[in-house]
Amino acid sequence: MTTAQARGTELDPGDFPTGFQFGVATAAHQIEGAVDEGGRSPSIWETFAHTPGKTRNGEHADVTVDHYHRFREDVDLMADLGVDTYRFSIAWSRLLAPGMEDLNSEGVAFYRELCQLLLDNGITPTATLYHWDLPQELQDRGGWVNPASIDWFRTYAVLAKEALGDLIKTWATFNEPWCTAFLGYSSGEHAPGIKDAPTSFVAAHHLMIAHHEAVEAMQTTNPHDDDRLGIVLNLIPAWPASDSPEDLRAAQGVDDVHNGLFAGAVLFGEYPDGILEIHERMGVADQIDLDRLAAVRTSIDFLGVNYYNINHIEYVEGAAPMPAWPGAENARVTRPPGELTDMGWGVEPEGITWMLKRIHDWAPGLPLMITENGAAYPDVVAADGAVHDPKRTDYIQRHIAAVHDAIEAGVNVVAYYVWSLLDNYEWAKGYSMRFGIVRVDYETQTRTVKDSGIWYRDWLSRRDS
Ligand code: GCO
Repeated sequence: MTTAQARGTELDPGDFPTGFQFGVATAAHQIEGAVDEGGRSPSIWETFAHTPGKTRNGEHADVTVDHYHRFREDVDLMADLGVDTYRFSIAWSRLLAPGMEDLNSEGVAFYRELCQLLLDNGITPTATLYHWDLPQELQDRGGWVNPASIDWFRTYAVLAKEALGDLIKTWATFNEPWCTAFLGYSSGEHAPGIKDAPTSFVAAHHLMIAHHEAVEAMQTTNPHDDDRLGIVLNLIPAWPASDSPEDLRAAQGVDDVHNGLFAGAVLFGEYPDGILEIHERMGVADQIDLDRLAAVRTSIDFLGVNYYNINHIEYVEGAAPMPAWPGAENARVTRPPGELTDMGWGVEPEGITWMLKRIHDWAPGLPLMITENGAAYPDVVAADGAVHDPKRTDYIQRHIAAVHDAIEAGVNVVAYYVWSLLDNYEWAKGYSMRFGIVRVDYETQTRTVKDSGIWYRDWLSRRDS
């Protein structure tokens, strides 16, 4: 039993440093619905989900959990849970009017009312600008493969900060650019559903430049002393399945594509050698401007880390590259030890401590936030009307304890967000994965706080006594 496991239920929120924030997280496309209301124009996810065969049973997020109409109720839920902070994302095609050069007043009004309500309830809003829902019209102009995407994103970031910067002080540019680049352009599991490995590295490069240029532009737009600008990466440990040199090499390849590319570009304005080799091998080096990446590098005020599991990697001679990790040769993800969540992921809290320490080694003292952490399990409503989800509670407790282990080891972790406030649309997996600490009945839109949510609420309330 690891330290984190042993101490899962013993910790108190008061054991965390002063100012540490506990929250819940969501993303616009997964919860808002109302895809053609309030002046919102289509995103790539409607196009993708309405294309036969792309998502489970053709499920889409046109309505999902109807947060656009029910956000007041959802803020009430958060207030009852007693969370300090709420991480959500802004839908680009809702905030901006068609043409993507001007604000859409109805979109601005929606996010302003949401943020004001949060603040009135003592909940700090934390916004992500891009959680995968590119306006379709920008995809029609080439999406992230077009170098102009850097300018499109900078324009959007500046307009968002102008419109909302008095209410929102903590901003992440991108959520999990690994997914945008490699699930969107290599494996094709996500919108826009392109399967072209070389192209995915070009998209990843534009995302990284766009991040830095947007941060720089936002620093001078509607500036406030307490602005905090950063990015959210899903830094998932890629651990070798054994100590053999082959497994180590295979794991290094996956680590470069999953973690090193993004952490290197964000923190140091450069890519690991393994990524530069892939650029050469795939014939895209001439589309990757390394000098520009180094020149535009900004410093961030925080790094958000989404953590769910560990990828255990073994060497398999001649294995075809895995589409989600293009360029990582002779590698396979093996079954993790122990019981799995519905996503097929293991439950290994020690990975969160390990990754936080690793980032601390790269960037000592940089404020880190766990911007997502949680688990999908098949919940049912019991005869007593409650949702008993002990595995989710256990998962969250053990990971909170593992975050505390990192803090004790000297890592500057400042926030922890449960994924997710609500059950919601899990992308290509549709509604099959329930991550919420609040259950949503998708027929009636009824919200029921699960036992895990009740535990989180009671645990957080220990700070009041
Ligand atoms: C991600 C996204 C979320 C997911 C969550 C569960 O990390 O993939 O940020 O949108 O829903 O992670 O898979």
